[in-house]
Amino acid sequence: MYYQKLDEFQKNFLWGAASAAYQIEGAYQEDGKGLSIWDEYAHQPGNTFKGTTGDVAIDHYHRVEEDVALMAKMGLKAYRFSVAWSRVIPDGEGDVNEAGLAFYRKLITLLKQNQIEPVLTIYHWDLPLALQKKYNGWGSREIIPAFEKYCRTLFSAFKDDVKYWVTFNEQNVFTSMGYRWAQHPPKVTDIKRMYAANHIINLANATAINLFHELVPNGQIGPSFGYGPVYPLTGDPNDVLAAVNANDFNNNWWLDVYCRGEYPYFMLKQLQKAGIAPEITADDQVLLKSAKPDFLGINYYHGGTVQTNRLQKPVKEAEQKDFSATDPYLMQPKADQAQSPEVPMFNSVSNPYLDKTAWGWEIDPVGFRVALRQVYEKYRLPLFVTENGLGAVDELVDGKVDDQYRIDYLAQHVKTMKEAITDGVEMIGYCAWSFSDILSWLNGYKKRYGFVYVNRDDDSQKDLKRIPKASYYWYQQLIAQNGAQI
Ligand code: BGP
Repeated sequence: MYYQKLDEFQKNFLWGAASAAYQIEGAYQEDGKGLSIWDEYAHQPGNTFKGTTGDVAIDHYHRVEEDVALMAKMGLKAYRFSVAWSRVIPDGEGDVNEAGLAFYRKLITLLKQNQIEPVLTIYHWDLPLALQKKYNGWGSREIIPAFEKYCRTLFSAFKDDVKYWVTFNEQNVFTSMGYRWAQHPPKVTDIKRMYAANHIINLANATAINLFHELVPNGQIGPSFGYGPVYPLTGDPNDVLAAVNANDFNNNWWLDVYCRGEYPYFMLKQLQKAGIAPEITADDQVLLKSAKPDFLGINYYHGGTVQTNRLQKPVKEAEQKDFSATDPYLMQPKADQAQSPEVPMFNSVSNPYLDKTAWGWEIDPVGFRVALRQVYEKYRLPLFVTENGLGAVDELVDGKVDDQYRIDYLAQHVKTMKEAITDGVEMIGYCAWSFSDILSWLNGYKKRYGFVYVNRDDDSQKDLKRIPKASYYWYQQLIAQNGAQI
């Protein structure tokens, strides 16, 4: 750190925490809710850790008052949550389910009564199952009008109460996990289909942003992207080139479209040469150019390190399996996907300078500053950190959870964020992942992120009691002093 003194966080900085509907709500068939692709996927044996599902999750649907009361007591300034599309429009495109809308209206009202800014994510992966069956989900352009209708419903209902909106959560993660690694629904391993679906989602994103600007002129909207900076393993220019390539494949491919309305030409050329590029019409190009996000949501967990492909083959099978199974942010091609243009261009490797979490995710607070700097400098949009946190096994001992390791992790990241602000990065807020313990998509209830412990595990929902952890009181202090102590 080269500053004598860091700039303070702005007065209205949004200290927040985040969640997603499928991971917390439960009540998966209540009050008219339709099924989502995750409801189906999690019920199929072998797809999730110990067969865990979101049927009950942490029962937030029935405990929303208690949960918001805990947020208020903590002094939270913002709460990021997602809406379950199939709760609001059960079949994805037909009649609106008023009871579903009413649940989110209640949540938003409670938040506002407690001066907590709602941050609404429109799509956090739980596509209505009916749309998957009818249109092949994001595989067909026919889904776009359905998404537009869903957005219109939410914009009309909440335009006066919700200022910050997120279109898609981690498009890079859910497209690659769903269409490439077959770890999420629709469980496909086809790179061409991944790029095709991804393009359709880009069109849906642009459509939503344009509609929003028409209907909610005083609000702000943007996508949340899972960003990780890419490092070369060494100063060998071949490794540096590998990092440039990986940055295009892992980051620019999405961010350039969001922020500049066009695909990066180097990578588009590689995909065209490999015969896996999406079909992009002239109308598509006009649409993508027309939609401008107001901010960019950044989810930061870690970056990645790459080297040139010295052996002309991917890194050893065991290591790759480990990467793709536990870490959606590493897009290292597997041996069976050797037709991918990435294979000769870069290989993901471990960074020798970084420690890892119990799940093998690198802990890299400096990378957070690198990320914020890179993205802000390139796109000049205000940044909103919509996720950052540590997944760990927490132990309840004598009714308490002493998660000092989480406090250390968060304190380091908040500090580097403050450094990035001092560097000149414009930031709206920071939402830690997650407010309470919740269902991890593929790691059940074992991998915990919350400030609030939820007394349940993979085998039993127990009493679902909420117990604030040590990190809860630490964050409460941090918010009270607006980060001045960091
Ligand atoms: C992000 C998702 C979140 C959350 C988080 C932690 O990719 O947006 O929904 O799940 O990662 O991931 P995990 O639970 O796999 O550790």
